[in-house]
Amino acid sequence: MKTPMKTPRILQVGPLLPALEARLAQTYDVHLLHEEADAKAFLAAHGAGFVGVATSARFGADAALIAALPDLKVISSFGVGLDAIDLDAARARGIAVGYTPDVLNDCVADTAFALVMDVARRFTASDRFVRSGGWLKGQFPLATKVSGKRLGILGMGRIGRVIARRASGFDMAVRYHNRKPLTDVDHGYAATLEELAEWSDFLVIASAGGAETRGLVSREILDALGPQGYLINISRGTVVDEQALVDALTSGRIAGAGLDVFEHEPKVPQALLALDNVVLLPHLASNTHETRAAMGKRVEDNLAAFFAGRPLVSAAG
Ligand code: 8YV
Repeated sequence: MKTPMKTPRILQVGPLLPALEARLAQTYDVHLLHEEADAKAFLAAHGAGFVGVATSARFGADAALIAALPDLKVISSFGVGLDAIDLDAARARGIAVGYTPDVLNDCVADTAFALVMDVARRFTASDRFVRSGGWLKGQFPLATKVSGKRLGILGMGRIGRVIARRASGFDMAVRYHNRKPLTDVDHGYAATLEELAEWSDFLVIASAGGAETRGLVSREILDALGPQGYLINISRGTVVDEQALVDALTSGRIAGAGLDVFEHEPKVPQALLALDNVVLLPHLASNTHETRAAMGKRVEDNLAAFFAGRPLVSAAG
């Protein structure tokens, strides 16, 4: 008689989509780290035996967590961002890392475009105007046209390319900046971010987060974007020097900003809350039923592939 396979032990490090949590719990022996009063003490006493980690772009898996799990073989993360996962620590131990790229491209690009439209045409500002009775007293001020303008993309990756497609529907000229020009992209390449910012009416940040891109959008870049330029960020708050952004917005050195991400989420700089030329979203770019379901399925599929001895559907690195 064959010995039944032991159900793999998975450590879940933070809350996930409820439907995903339920399905993981049906398939694996899941333990919820976030329900432990003292996570560090739990890991020190019971870290051995977990072969998998289920996490998200938000909760990640840092070097300390990976070190506390001596039997860890696979990490499956809900999200495309890998900045909160210590990939070097995982690589050094031969731990497979799965994530959920592609399935969220549409919704993140849609959100980037909604921010472009909103910050220029001032739709949410005008909604506040109607709700507060402003319309009864007068007309809402004129806004800025979007169609036909120049859209610069920092990070022409999977999401950047979809944003460029959205822009073509608005007859916009598109240029981009990456570390290197891409051979399969027809849009113009700006050799430096400063050159791109200078050219752009809208500068959209679609690059990855992490150490390599930290603070890339500096005071100098914001000054190159200039008083008629808008900054859109759907990537990571860390890519922008947030204090420089607050200064540029409050002193009118850029026209406005549409932000889905911030450096210290869920904290948003107090100064931004008082400004009418910024649109502030609570990191919701991928938050639709359809996209979240697809991301949850990819988290499961990556784990299933690993435990079946197959390559992950989406492996990082
Ligand atoms: C996350 C994100 O899914 O995918 C990413 O990298 O930032 C979001 O889509 C969300 O923050 C949950 O961790």
